[in-house]
Amino acid sequence: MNPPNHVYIALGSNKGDRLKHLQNAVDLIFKEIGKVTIIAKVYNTPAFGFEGNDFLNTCLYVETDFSAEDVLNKLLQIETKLGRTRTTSETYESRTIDLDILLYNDEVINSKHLKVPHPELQNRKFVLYPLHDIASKLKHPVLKKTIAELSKACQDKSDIEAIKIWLKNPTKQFNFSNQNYIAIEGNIGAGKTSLAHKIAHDFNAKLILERFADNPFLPKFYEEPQRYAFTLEMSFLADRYQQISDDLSQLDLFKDFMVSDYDIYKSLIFSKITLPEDEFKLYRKLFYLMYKDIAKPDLYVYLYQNTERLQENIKKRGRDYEQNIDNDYLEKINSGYLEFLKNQSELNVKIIDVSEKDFVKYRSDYLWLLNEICNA
Ligand code: PH2
Ligand code: MG
Ligand code: MG
Repeated sequence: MNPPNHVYIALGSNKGDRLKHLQNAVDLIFKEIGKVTIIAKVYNTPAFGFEGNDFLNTCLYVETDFSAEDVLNKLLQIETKLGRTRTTSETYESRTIDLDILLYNDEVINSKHLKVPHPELQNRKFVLYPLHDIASKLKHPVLKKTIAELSKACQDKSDIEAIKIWLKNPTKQFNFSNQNYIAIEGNIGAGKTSLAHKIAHDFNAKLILERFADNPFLPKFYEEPQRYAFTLEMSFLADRYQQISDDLSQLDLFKDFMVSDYDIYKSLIFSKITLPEDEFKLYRKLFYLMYKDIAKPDLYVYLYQNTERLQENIKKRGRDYEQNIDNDYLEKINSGYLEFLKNQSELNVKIIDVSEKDFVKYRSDYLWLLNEICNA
């Protein structure tokens, strides 16, 4: 997964219910652009450069997968949605909302419609004060000075003041605080790992990933299933057992909860399909010995994806040894999971049908999925 881009966005309003416009803008930026990581204080500021009502100004730090041009276009759409109208006048006018990109990574952009860093940033207290709240040590990529240094040197004498009301961070609508440990499950290619990555990043969780890439028996198994099934299942079980017991016992003080891209029970689901009856019985004995003293997830999420889309995802990620998995095998695994889940009364299970969704590609699908996990 590509690391996200860092973008600082200035918000301003001096018309209508100013605070409400700012909050609506934050909500829409979260919905359409990316994770709102930090929100500065809100400042009351006199109109700068023209006669007009006072503004409320603030600034956000946002992490986004979109390019600077795409962010700009989305900001323009949000402005329009929030009632911004533009005339052809050359001078500044009062507006319900103004959204400007201040900085985008440490890029310098000089196109017709987009100048980054914002060319007036260093001259305006209504930009520098909120930006200073959240990024005082950040270096301006052209002026090579920190925001703290630029604030100090700024000649703008406007009288600006923080108001005592804070904007709400829309991320807070998703509440993971009841859970210490969430397991994401699903068939091969359902998107377990992508989702676990995104949740860990967006909600400050410790990420526990299956280490199948290191399993030397996996490629051998796909070549010669009968010969390597038992060895493969045993090695997966040993590894999962060790990892889960290690990770769950090591409390990470700086993380809020844990999220994994598997649950250890998958060992039994897979082995029932891959092992002959007698070997499975032996395996099951060993499995339960280990399973009984391992912590169970507080929430078990099963991502249901149809076989056709699973195959597409498997092709897309292109692991050699997975390319010949047949539909029949995937269907058996899915039935194995559903059979297991049907009989779980102890476990808090959420089965979520993602067959019509693409939460890696579309932020709206990702937010829908978070809502299914947290609130539905
Ligand atoms: N935006 C402007 C011009 N003047 N003055 C204040 N106080 N706040 C603003 O956001 C602002 C301004 C152009 O975008
Ligand atoms: Mg502006
Ligand atoms: Mg603007």
